[in-house]
Amino acid sequence: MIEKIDLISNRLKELIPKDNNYQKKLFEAANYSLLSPAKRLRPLLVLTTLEAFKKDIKIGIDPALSIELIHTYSLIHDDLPCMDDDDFRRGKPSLHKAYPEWLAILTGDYLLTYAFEIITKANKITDKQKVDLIQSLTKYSGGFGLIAGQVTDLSFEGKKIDFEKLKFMHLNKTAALFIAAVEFGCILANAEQDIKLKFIEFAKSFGLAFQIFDDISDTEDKKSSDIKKDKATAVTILGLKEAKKLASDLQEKGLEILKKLPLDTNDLEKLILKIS
Ligand code: GRG
Repeated sequence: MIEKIDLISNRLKELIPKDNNYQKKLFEAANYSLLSPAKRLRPLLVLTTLEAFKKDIKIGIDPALSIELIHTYSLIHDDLPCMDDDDFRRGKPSLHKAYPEWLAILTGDYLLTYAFEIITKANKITDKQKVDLIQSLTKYSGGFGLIAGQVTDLSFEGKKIDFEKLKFMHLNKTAALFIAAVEFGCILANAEQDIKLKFIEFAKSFGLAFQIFDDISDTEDKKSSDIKKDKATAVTILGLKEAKKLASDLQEKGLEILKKLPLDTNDLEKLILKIS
């Protein structure tokens, strides 16, 4: 795992142009958010999936980082006063607190755009793989993925919602980028369709479990802005005990899917166990 984390951290430092032109503040702001301490779960999931097929993980590094760029843009925009209005992110003041709000919006836009450019320029992968990666990323970050999740999250605020609606929101807001990550690994490994579908099921369980564990720790630490904003979570809908059971069941389901795959899933097992 350390080898993959090092690969991610080192390449991330090289990604944003060292430019001294009039827009240098944009690149400074992008690095402020991107290089702050973070778990890097999504790029790790791309590389770990690829590794399960015994492929060279280096071919996946730039595609893997494109998902981290989309994730970082979504955090920057989510923190804005018009959305979740959070003052801190990744252990530091949110981007709009450290820089003007307009620059935070534009930095998010830049990371979103740059993510796709990086895929087009990736080395050692075919044009067909690039098109497939771009198609996957547009799907999971767009109006039937991450953005759908954010729209429902903001429109449900202050409302009583049932578990079905919560699941829709979490599958899109949180699980979608984890699904993109395993799909990236499968595309890069030229995996068969039936194996890819099993990975997608695994990522749904991974993403939902991750979000529910996050809700549980927020409730136990009483620190979340979701609690302050009267947002529904698995804990408010199901209660703490049921939410804990559901998160562990989903984690168990993910492990079961991995065990049935004809691949070396050792590090994937470690990754899903890490989220609890
Ligand atoms: C603005 C389109 C748009 C979407 C925003 C990411 C997001 C959607 C909202 C952030 C708030 C939130 C609770 C999202 C759920 C997923 C989650 C827990 C994100 C944080 O991911 P981590 O823990 O963060 O992987 P690091 O900083 O480690 O990368």
